[in-house]
Amino acid sequence: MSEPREPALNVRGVAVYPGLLDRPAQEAMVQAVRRVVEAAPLFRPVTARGREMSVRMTSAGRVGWVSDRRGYRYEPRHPSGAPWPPIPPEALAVWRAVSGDSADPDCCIVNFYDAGAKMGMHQDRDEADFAHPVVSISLGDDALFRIGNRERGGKTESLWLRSGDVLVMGGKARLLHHGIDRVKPGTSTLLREGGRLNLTLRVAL
Ligand SMILES: O=C(O)CCC(=O)C(=O)O
Repeated sequence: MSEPREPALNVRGVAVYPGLLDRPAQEAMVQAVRRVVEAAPLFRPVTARGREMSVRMTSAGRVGWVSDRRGYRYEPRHPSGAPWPPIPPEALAVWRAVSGDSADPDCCIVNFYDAGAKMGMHQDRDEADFAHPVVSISLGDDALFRIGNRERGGKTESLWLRSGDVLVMGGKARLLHHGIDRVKPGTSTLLREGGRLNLTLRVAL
């Protein structure tokens, strides 16, 4: 990982560090994610209304994020019943470099987007204390990230997130709506089978 400079971009208070992870750091992160996925396989969450999400997910840490007919929540175990694996040290190092938070995260959500996957506009609000930021790491294909407002609707701004980019949603940006409109296949050679991985680190409890 290169030394974090001042964020090169500030979009509505979201701090974006383009290319914070160089290629070797991205490759190490992918290996770390592979180990997480071996212990806690990706699954396709279902919304409370019974709709399958297009993104596949898993988690690492003391708790992981799950969604099913009972709704969204953090759980201490993967749906298989196994505890989540620990947060990879590579991801913790990114959090410590950019979060500005004295606490360490207790959850690292791993999202996998194949060519057709996206994530609708939402707020990250299942955590106990919004004083802690959310740190997000992009790996693999480019993704169109949309940032909105605290309230639903209104004008939005979009930016392409590329492999190795890191962003921090904290302070007044912590509860902004955001989502992924689409992923552009074939824009990165990082993942053998293509697609995009996103890691989001949070203090959930
Ligand atoms: O994939 C991304 O960059 C965004 C992920 C996200 O919004 C989330 O996990 O809440």
